[in-house]
Amino acid sequence: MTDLDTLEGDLLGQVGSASDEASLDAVRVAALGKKGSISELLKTLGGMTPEERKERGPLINGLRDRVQGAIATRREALAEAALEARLSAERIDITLPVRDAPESRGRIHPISQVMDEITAIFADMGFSVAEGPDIETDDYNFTALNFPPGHPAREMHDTFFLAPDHNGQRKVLRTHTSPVQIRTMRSQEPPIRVICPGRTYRHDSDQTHTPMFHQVEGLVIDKTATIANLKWVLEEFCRTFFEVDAVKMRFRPSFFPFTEPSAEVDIQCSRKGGEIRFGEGTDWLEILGCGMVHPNVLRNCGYDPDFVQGFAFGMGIDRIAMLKYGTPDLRPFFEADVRWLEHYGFRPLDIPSLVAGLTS
Ligand code: 2U9
Repeated sequence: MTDLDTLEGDLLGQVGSASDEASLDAVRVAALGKKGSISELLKTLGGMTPEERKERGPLINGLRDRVQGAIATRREALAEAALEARLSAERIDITLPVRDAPESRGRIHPISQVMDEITAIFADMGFSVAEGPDIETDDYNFTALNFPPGHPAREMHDTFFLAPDHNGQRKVLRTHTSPVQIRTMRSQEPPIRVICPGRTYRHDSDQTHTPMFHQVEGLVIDKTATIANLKWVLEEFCRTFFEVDAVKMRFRPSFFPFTEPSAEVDIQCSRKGGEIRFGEGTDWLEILGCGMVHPNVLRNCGYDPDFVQGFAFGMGIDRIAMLKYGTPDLRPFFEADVRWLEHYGFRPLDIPSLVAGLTS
């Protein structure tokens, strides 16, 4: 065996065992690089006699060509194997269920859903929405609403008082959203048709009461806003909200400082089998309060009760959300338990509207 045969065997062995492109390149440089073993052999051709060159030239060039060819073949094989490995590592299992996008994974809280439903119904009747601060002055929360100073009705509301400020004024966490209507009346001219949804606070906590709860109140002020209009608005609301063709309502006389006359309103329902159904049956369920705005309240907002009058109503959102969606307990509404929300929550893109259906 010649020295060239030995070198060739050696180099082809190294090419064959190169396991990646980098080690293959190292073999190439060691053989064919500037100072590589084959390059050194080629350099010796210049110092040979023509006869020697004639004999050794083809042998060395042949060796170079075969080694170059082996390197190219090995490189191709390594590239193919690398691609194969990548493809199998990055394989996608198309049988796996597609993960929901974040915007469809989230859920709308039933209270937000009910607020949106209520807003859609009243917007359809021409009401706009007004909001106001949660921290109110005694005037907006009580005095303007015809609660005289020291009147026991102020205690009825189990008010949360803030510490007195530098003027000795004690602000309150609003006990109802009525201050928003006062702000609306003091800043706008009649006619007014407005609903005021929002958070309200009372020092009360048991199975059916939470210290923070949600209310929506409505107010209509016009030259000729009557009890008949009030009854129609409330009937229309209940029929649409509870998604029934007709619902009987019962108006029971009541008392609120800010309305005269005042009434509490029950709707017809059936409670057979522990399940509550609206628009049928012989049972009654209280759902809201209402009345004609008291003349003193109109005066407190700069209106003349001889020229304008109005009606108002109020209801607890948490309670009607429980009734409509059959949640048995009020407390989970405020517990932020994601499993509860996944069960009772609403899909974010199912926006309630009277055209598409409130709860499509
Ligand atoms: C103005 C004038 C009148 C709002 C009204 C009620 C009757 C009422 C309760 C229902 C259950 C509150 O959540 S609840 O405890 N509300 O019964 N609210 S009339 O009357 C107003 C409001 C503002 C200027």
